[in-house]
Amino acid sequence: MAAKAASLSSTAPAAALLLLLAAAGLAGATEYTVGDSEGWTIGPSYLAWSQKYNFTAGDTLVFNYVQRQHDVFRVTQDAFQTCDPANKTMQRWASGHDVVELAAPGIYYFICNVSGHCLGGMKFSVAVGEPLPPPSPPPPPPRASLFPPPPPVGSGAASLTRRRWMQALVMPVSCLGLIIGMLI
Ligand SMILES: *[C@@H]1O[C@H](CO)[C@@H](O)[C@H](O)[C@H]1NC(C)=O
Ligand SMILES: *[C@@H]1O[C@H](CO)[C@@H](O)[C@H](O)[C@H]1NC(C)=O
Ligand SMILES: *[C@@H]1O[C@H](CO)[C@@H](O)[C@H](O)[C@H]1NC(C)=O
Ligand SMILES: [Cu+2]
Repeated sequence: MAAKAASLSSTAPAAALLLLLAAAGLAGATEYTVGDSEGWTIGPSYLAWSQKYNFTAGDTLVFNYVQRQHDVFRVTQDAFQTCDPANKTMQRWASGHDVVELAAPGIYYFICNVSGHCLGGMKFSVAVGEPLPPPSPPPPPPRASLFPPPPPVGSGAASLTRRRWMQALVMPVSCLGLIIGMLI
């Protein structure tokens, strides 16, 4: 009895962990290339580009451009509107291949700070939403592995009744093990 409960309480957390991993995999972060194949440059409409997708927390933006011809500043809404990032820059990048994580929900404002580029259209904002829940709950783990049938303990009418008693006792203990497993 005690051995059975112990083995169950070690199976339950493993099953719970698998469910969590499956959920994380389904929620899947997406990588978006700013401007798609045109990249981050003068010309494309980044307003139009930013409205093509729905962004969720955990997604990433990739800015591709020729290093030193452009840069990437994450700025406040005010700096976004005026194109003047002085003292209103949260982060900046200049590698030519900048990977920017949209870590938390909120509105993100990006501009290029090379002279005249922001006013020339190198600016966009994205509204980042909460990550979506997985589309459908993952299937329950197979019962067979969680609740192995009790080993046969002989035969005949007497042992059949005993087996029923065993099952009646094992089920609540198993559930308790599962609940404790979920809590720790
Ligand atoms: C973005 O979300 C809106 C509102 O939920 C929806 O109408 C639209 O189809 C979505 N667009 C994309 C590209 O998923
Ligand atoms: C930015 O901050 C510095 C130091 O705090 C200040 O001297 C400067 O005037 C500020 N610039 C703008 C445009 O607000
Ligand atoms: C942003 O661009 C302006 C105008 O070219 C420049 O004066 C300023 O130094 C730039 N800011 C940073 C942090 O590079
Ligand atoms: Cu630029």
